[in-house]
Amino acid sequence: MRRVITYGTFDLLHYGHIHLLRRAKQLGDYLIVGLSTDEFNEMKGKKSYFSYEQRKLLLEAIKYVDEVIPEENWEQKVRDILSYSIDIFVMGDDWRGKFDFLNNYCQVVYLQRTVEVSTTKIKMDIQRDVSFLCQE
Ligand code: C2G
Repeated sequence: MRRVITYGTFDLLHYGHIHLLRRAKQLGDYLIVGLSTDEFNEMKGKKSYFSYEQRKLLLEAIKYVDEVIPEENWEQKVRDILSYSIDIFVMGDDWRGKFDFLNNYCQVVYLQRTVEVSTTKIKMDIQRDVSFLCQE
């Protein structure tokens, strides 16, 4: 049983997230997602639209995801890898190099990010469309 872990905020869940989770699951048999708590998001300088509980509900509905745990700080990854017997740590390649130190504990894989979509772009596109409608 090859166990995979990845981390993120996963706000306004979109196909870029799903593409990442599908490929992460393909690397093993069991996928754990470390989901950023609302408090940790503040530390990351992010304010998610959906709360932790709402984002957790969405992730748990995804067939590729086997377990969701809270991501509360930057330092917990080594502890998680050891306590969950992780074989592979996966992140999108916007993080390339940032987690290479985890190679001491498990395989580290950076997967290509889906470039054309992001939570920020979704918010900006909707904001632009709404302001355009308001001008008419
Ligand atoms: N992602 C992707 N393609 C996108 C958007 C996101 O592949 N268009 C990937 C990211 O590379 C990341 C995961 O989906 O691996 C989650 O992305 P975010 O929710 O933006 O997570 P982030 O803010 O990068 O937090 O400790 C790690 C951090 O919690 C990662």
